[in-house]
Amino acid sequence: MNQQKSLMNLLLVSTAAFSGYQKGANTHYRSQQINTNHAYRNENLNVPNPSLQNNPINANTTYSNTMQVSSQAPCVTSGTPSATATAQADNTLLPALLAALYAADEAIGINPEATGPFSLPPLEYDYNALVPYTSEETLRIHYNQLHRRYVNNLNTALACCPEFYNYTLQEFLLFPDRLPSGVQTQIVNNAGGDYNHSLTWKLIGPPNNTRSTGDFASVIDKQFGSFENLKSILKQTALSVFGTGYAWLTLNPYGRMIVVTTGQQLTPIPLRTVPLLLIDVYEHAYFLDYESNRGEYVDQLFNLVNWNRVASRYDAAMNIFNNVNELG
Ligand code: MN3
Repeated sequence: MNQQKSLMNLLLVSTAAFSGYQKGANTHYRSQQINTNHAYRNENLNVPNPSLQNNPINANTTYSNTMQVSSQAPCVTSGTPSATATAQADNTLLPALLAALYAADEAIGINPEATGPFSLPPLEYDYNALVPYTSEETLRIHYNQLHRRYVNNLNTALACCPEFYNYTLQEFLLFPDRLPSGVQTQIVNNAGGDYNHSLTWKLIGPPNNTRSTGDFASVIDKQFGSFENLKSILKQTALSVFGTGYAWLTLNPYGRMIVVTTGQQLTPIPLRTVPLLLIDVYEHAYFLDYESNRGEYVDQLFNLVNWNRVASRYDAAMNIFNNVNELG
């Protein structure tokens, strides 16, 4: 009974914390969240969650699970793999994780309540806005052809199963097992392609001199040594991706930032982390401008990263996670 009560509190807190991000009279967002929580209640909420009672920074000391990495899974390259493994095993984190994913997106101007059929989100700058670090031609092809193709292919795949038109991108990526096996791969790959590029366009922009600030900056210093060291880790991780994929800076529900890689259009959401920043290492992102010099591309891409928005994602997600952790 106590356990039920505390789980109910967790749901209420994560929903209430999230509701601060809602706008005006839009109740769809809230009902979406509540419906999703219903799903969690049916599937997952019988798992005791003592780790949430610990200080986030010390939480990894309680972890004993072994990281399970399949060939399709994201790869942890920096941070605390055991923490990630525990987050994966701990299904009581799911409501807070989903709320944090939505809050982080909303904090940078992405509409997190979008459901199918999906549309290409508007680009908030001109195709030549990233010059000289990314050419007009690269951005035009990347956004207007490739991103658009992911959106169109996702809608094509969804046409077979309209019962999933009330799912958000984040739900497809967090709950792929709910999808019919015949279209699961197509939906997950293209939902990932849409999600990843929507994030990218918001997290880069015209050349700027932003760097990490505030709480986000001090946590980076604590967890990675320095801002410059974080960038170095991200670059080395981007260079380590074999073939196509991404390097990511992510945040887990215990407040720990982790650098991971994914292949193709997969995301680190199945690792139970919130993406904060991503580096697209598909050659389509840089080949016209840098040929095969991925390292130079990553170095120059840092001139375009809007670190204020990365920090906004961190702050929004931590606001949700802190509310949950305080319950303990
Ligand atoms: Mn791309």
